[in-house]
Amino acid sequence: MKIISADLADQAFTVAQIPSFDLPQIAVFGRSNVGKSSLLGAMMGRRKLVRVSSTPGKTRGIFFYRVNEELLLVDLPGYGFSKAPKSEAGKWKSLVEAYLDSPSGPALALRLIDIRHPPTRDDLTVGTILSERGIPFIVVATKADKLSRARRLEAVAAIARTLQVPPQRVVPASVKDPSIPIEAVWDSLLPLLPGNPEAPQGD
Ligand SMILES: Nc1nc2c(ncn2[C@@H]2O[C@H](COP(=O)(O)OP(=O)(O)OP(=O)(O)O)[C@@H](O)[C@H]2O)c(=O)[nH]1
Ligand SMILES: [Mg+2]
Repeated sequence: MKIISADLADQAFTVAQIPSFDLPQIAVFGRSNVGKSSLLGAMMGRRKLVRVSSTPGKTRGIFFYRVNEELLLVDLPGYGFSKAPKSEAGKWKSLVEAYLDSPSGPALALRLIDIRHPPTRDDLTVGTILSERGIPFIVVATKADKLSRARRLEAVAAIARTLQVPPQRVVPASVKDPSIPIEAVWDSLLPLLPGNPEAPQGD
């Protein structure tokens, strides 16, 4: 994906602030600190545009980044932050579910899983939230630079098993190791976008 332009189009901290767009949206799900904001910055080639947290749990709102006047990448707040109070989980659910059910909710989701750790119960819940709404997804195994090449393949296979998806749907990614190209994430998601001739047709 050649990035011609990328900018922060809007942000929402409350249900009332959730915007609506005519462009397809790709929403990024994952535990706090899994690398959502970093991945989006790398995918856009604009590290400074995206707020990356030094303290986990910092991305509290929903951030909408417009890419090439073609699509939006949507940075969601992280879930499952163990130090966050219980009320945070309720807030996450109401904001994110309102977004998913909004008139221009996401056409596609990226589910981020740290390549070093098995998916959590919350990671599995995301699968339910998406399938209830018929939102397709790909899985991105983040921080792949933390494992050797051989361990990476094992980890991808284990994540695929736990999430019950084919291993080809799990893309290893790193924002630190250029030998693991971020382009692979674009290559796997673009065919699933509506309007793409390669996208699966509904029946
Ligand atoms: N080694 C390595 N570190 C990474 C990678 N991606 C992100 N990180 C680090 O992981 C930490 C969290 O990254 P973020 O992008 O802020 O994670 P997030 O999922 O947006 O976190 P929240 O906004 O809190 O939900 C930061 O210290 C990043 O530098 C990666 O590919 N490799
Ligand atoms: Mg973030």
